[in-house]
Amino acid sequence: MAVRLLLASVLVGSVSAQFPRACTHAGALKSQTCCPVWEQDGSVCGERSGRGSCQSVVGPQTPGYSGRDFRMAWPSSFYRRLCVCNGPFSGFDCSECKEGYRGPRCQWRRLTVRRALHEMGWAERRRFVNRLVLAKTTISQRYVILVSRNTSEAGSPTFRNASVYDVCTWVHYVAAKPIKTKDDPNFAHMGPAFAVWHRRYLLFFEKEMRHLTGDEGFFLPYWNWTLSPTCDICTDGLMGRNGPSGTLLPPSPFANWETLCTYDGGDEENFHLICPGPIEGKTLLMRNPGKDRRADRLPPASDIWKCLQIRQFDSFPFNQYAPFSFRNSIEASLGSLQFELLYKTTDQALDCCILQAKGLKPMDLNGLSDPYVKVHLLPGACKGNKLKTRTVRNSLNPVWNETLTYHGLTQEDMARKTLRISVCDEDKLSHNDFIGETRVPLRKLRANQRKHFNMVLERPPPLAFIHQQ
Ligand SMILES: [Ca+2]
Ligand SMILES: [Ca+2]
Repeated sequence: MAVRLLLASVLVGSVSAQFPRACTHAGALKSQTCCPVWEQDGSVCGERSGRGSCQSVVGPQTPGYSGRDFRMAWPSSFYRRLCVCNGPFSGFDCSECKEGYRGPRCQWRRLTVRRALHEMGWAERRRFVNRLVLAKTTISQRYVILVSRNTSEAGSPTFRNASVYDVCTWVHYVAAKPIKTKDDPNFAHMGPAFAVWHRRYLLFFEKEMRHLTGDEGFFLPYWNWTLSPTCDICTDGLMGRNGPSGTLLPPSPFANWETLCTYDGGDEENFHLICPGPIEGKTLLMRNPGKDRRADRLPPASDIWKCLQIRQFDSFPFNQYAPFSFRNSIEASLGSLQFELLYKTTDQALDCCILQAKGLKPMDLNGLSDPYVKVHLLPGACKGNKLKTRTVRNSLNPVWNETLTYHGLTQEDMARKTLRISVCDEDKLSHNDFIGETRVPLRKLRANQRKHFNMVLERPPPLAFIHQQ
C-alpha cells in the first residue's frame, strides 16, 4: 500500500515539491492551494504562457492534517490544488523544465554526462566539494522544511528555514523514516520504489544544486567503489577521513557538518515523529560505508555481477522477503529464512524444523548458491552443539523441510540460551561462504507449543562474529 502510494506520488512529482516557500503562508495553507504565480507572465502556474494550470489533486485524499501520518496521502494532507505542468514544463510553479529539457521554453533536449569522481581532475574535485559546502551553508530560497514533530498531529504545520543541502537531506529523511516498525518497508526502501525513488531524489538534489550555483552543467559524480576494498574517497580532499568514532577528521570541510536531526527517536513509539527532541548539543556527520548490519563491506565487482544475473526486477511480496528480486538484491538483502521451533518438556528436546529460505544472496559466480543451514546454541562452542542440514545445490530459494533436534535441554538452558541459525553456501574448492544468520533467544518459546518464524537474515557485528567462530 505504502509503496503504491509512493509510486503515485512520484508520478505527480511530489519529491520535487516539498513545501515550496511560496506555499507555506497562511493563505495557501488555509485554502490548501499550492499554485504560485510564475513571475515572468504574472499568472498562476504560468497558465497565460501555456506552461500549466492550477488543478485539484487526483487520487487518495485525507480529511485535513489530522489523525494520520501525512505521508500516507501526500500531498492532500496539506494541499488540495497544485500546479499541473504541461509538456516539458515542471516545478511547483511550472517555471522550470522537466529533466532532460532546457531553454527558455524548454524546447531543447539536455544531455547530462555524469562522470566518476576518480576521473575528475584535482581542481574539478575541489570545486565539487566547495559547492557542497556552499549548499550546506546557504539557506534555500525555494523550500522550507516541516518541523512539526508529529507526522499525525492535528493543527497547523510549522516550517523552518534550512540550507539547500539540508532540504535535500530532509526529503530523504522523511521518505525513509519508518512507518510502523524499523524492519517494515518505508516509502524509499525495501520495496519496488527503491531504485526509482532514489533516481528521482538525486535528480532533485542535482536540480537544487544547479539553482544554487547557476551552473546548468552541474552533475553529481558517481563513485566506483569496486576499485578499492576500502573507502578511497574518504580522504581529506574529498568526502572526509573517518576518525576512530566514525566522525570525520579535520581538515575535511565536512568535519563540522551537523546532521539535520540530532535525535531520531530511536524506539518504535517515535517512528511517527519528525526530529523529536530533546536537541542536546550537535551530532556530527558520520561516514562509514561498508559498516551496515546487512552489508558489512563494500560490494566487490563480483557481487555486482551476481546481482545482474537476477533477471526479474522484483517479486511478491515486494519487500525484504521477495525472492528472485533484483531490487531486493541491490538493497543488500541476504534473504529470509522460515523455520519452526518446538520445545518438548517431556523429553527435554528442542526441535528446529528448518523449512526453507527465500531470496538468498548469490555467493557463487553462476549467480546461485549451494545453501545449507547450521544451528548453534549460544553461549557454548562445543561441537555437539552444532547441527546442520543437507546442502541444496544451485538454489537461492532452497527447501529443506528438515528437523534438527537438541536433546537434554533443561528449562534453565531454555531461559538463558540463544539459538543461532546461520545459512551458508557450500563450496567445493574453497572455504564455504557465510550468507547470513538470525538469532532466537529461547526464552521466547512457550513449552510444548510450536512457533513459526519468518526472519530476515543479517550479518552479525564484526566483533561478535569473530568471537563466536
Ligand atoms: Ca561460494
Ligand atoms: Ca557454492
